[in-house]
Amino acid sequence: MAYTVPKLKSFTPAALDKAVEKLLAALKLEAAAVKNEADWKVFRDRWMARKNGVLTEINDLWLKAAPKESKREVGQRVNELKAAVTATVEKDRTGVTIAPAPAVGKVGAVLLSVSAEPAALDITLPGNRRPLGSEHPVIKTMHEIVSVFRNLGYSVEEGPVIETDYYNFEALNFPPNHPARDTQDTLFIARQESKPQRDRLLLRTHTSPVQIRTMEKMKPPVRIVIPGKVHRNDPPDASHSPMFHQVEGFMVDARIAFSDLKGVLTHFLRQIFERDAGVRFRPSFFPFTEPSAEIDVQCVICGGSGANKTGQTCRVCKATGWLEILGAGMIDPAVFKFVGYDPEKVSGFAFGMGVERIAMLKYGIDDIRLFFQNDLRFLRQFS
Ligand code: 2U9
Repeated sequence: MAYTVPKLKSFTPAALDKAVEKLLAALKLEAAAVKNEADWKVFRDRWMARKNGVLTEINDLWLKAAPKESKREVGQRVNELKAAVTATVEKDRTGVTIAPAPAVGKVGAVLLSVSAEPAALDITLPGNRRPLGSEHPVIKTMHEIVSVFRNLGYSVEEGPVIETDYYNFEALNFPPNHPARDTQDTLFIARQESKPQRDRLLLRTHTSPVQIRTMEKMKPPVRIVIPGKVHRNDPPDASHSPMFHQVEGFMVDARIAFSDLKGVLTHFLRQIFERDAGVRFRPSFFPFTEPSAEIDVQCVICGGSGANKTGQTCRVCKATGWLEILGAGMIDPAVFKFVGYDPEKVSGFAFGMGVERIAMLKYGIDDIRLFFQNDLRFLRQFS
């Protein structure tokens, strides 16, 4: 006979135990009889319908009817029963409705027929793979470069990729008609002709503007390293990309000398190429440094001999035995004036390097475009 909620004659704990026990036994029995979705809906309504459902009835017949002194005890039992009924009904929804799938040729295939629209679920199929990514070789190299300087006490600064002419050129002592300011070399943001030249926006061609921005906000002594993306108006080929990465850095303090520059950058080159290679400094020119130098390391491929083991010329250093890696110099006093540093009191050096070039030498890559084609066969080699 179907279970009906009885009126309680006694509300003692023992009487409540008995009533609860009978109700739970009925719940279990009826849950076990549910075979399909139609059964489940009837089952759910019988126990949970607001009007005349079993839960509503125990509320009315047990809780509301309980004398004042038993209300607390009965309330607790009713709450427990509500939780038990709800859990059983929910569980039945997923538990009873799994039936064997029609033959689809897959062992163990099952059909979930709970909803009105049956959905085929083959639990033998492999799950969705979510492979872990890994650092891009350029970013990995950039981190390695930065960490050599961090170990020397340098802090890291970053800045905007879209810059003004002032920060990219003027404050760096570039004369007004310097060829780098030409659209042939620099990518300018369109339609800014109405602005004064110094406010015109462009894609920064080096990370040097961040050096200016940093000097504007920090007083010496400063040791800073600046990694970031830069753009130049270069058509792509094996050694040029219109977008590439640089790391620049600088140190300013009282009595910083060219010997400090030599010591720091020689240490850097030996750390980054993991060998005690020869290093040479050649005179050069940059608008923002004076004196300036280009810095070479002995070829990481041929060891400086200019030839490989079989006597053929080394293609990487073009038989010179040297690889140009860094530009550097003592910061020009004219630049200090733009940022409010007193060139009578402080001096400093600055340096810059292209990250892709270093990554190409470290990993033996002969075409810069490979870094940006997103070919997983290439990128997976660095994971
Ligand atoms: C300030 C003062 C001085 C940064 C420097 C270079 C030399 C340099 C190039 C190397 C290869 C860029 O990626 S690359 O094309 N960089 O040769 N950069 S000194 O000197 C500065 C910068 C900012 C205020």
